[in-house]
Amino acid sequence: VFDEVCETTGVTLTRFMIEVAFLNPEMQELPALFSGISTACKAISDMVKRSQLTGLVGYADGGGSINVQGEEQKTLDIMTNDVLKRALRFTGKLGVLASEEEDTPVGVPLNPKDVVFDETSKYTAVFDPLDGSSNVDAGIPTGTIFGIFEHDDECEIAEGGSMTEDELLCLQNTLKPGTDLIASGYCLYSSSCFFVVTLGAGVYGFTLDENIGEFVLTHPNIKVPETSKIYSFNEANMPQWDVPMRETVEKWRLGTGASGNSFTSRYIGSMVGDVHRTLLYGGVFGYPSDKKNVNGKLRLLYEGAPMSFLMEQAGGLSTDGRGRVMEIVPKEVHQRVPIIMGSKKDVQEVIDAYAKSK
Ligand code: P6P
Repeated sequence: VFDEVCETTGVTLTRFMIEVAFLNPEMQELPALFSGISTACKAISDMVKRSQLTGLVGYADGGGSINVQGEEQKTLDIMTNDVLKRALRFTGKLGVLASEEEDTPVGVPLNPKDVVFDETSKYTAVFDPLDGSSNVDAGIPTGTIFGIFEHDDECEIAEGGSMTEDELLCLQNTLKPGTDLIASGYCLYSSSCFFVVTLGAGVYGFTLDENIGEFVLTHPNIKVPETSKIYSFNEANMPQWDVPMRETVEKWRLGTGASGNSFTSRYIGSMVGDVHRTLLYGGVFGYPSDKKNVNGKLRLLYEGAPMSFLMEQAGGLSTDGRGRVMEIVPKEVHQRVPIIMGSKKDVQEVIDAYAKSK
């Protein structure tokens, strides 16, 4: 039945999750959780689409703009973060672990506003509520990224109230690698509103049908092409990249790489859009290590790991140059990680180049 449902384009996300829970009793709390996440994404999609009309523009110094009532408005980042946290909290199924918009300075313990735990929560979420938000005013696609972990009881969390320093420090020290994710996904706000998810058994793409207000299955069982002709990096940083990365892209440009393909460059500067295109068309997307930023720019916990889970489930690879991004254990909530992900054979060429350079 699961396969039939999964292959039946047009089935709604709601029905899909109910079938998943029916066939996998241990996942019975997921339908409610995904209902919260997908509802938040529909709201965020509307906020992004209407941002130019509602005055939710501008990002300088975290100040929004003044709306028609003369009220100071929060930026879209903060508002979308609030929408997602509220939706997650009311599922009653979830403690929220970390969000890019909760500005815990790197290297210090989480602070109380970062963490919302419902003591009955079975799951913990990490998310980037509006990745690429600086692109909104230019009409460039943006997205929400989320990852779901089983909530463990390593840290005794007192009920209610803000958390003690020790509880926060315990959480900080029990951050988990991507291999512990039980689900991850993104919502892409672009030509359509796409909701792409994995539960560890393939990748499923849904498209928002605004006539019925439901995400419907349009891309059952996404598989990334094994080789490609597209690379997707911010090439302005290329002179600072690690040599193996730089040399591999130079070969791709000349058609002298392993596949013999002459590559073209596609880069929109919005991770969710670049990863979505890579999943569907193939290619290699990344933000590699460079002399200025040895850990690249993208965040491990709520960007790199969730997106790597999707890419691996779609048959691709995701590496930091030396190992699987999924296996890296975060030491800090906002830790950065070099990422090169996409078509299996092309990413393998990068891995081999790094191995040879040791
Ligand atoms: P750059 C957006 O700010 C983001 O976090 C990702 O969505 C995107 O892939 C990357 O940064 C773009 O960074 O330095 O190329 O503008």
